[in-house]
Amino acid sequence: MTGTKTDKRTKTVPKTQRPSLHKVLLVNDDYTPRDFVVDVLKAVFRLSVDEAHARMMVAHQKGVCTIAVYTREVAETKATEAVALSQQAGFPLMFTTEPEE
Ligand code: TYC
Repeated sequence: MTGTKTDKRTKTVPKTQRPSLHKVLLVNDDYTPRDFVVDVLKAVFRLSVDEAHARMMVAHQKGVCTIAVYTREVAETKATEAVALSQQAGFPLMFTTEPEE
């Protein structure tokens, strides 16, 4: 046998793009009742009453609390839904989103 066989097949390196994740943040204010915050967290983010209460207290005491992490579109939809519920009820409760590091 002569020569060396070289494998000319090219390897395809898959470039898997992970969707960028975004946090939903709950922002404290002086007007929204605590029970209403808990209700919104349960309804929109599917938190248990205990978890919702704990997150509400963190926002109340520290000014802000991360509620959940989703793909950007889901995070924005949930934040918009939560703010809409609050506005409908006449409260200034605010949720924001930001990219996760
Ligand atoms: N600070 C509000 C109050 O004392 C309750 C509250 C908690 C509002 C968390 C918003 O993100 C919030 N009634």
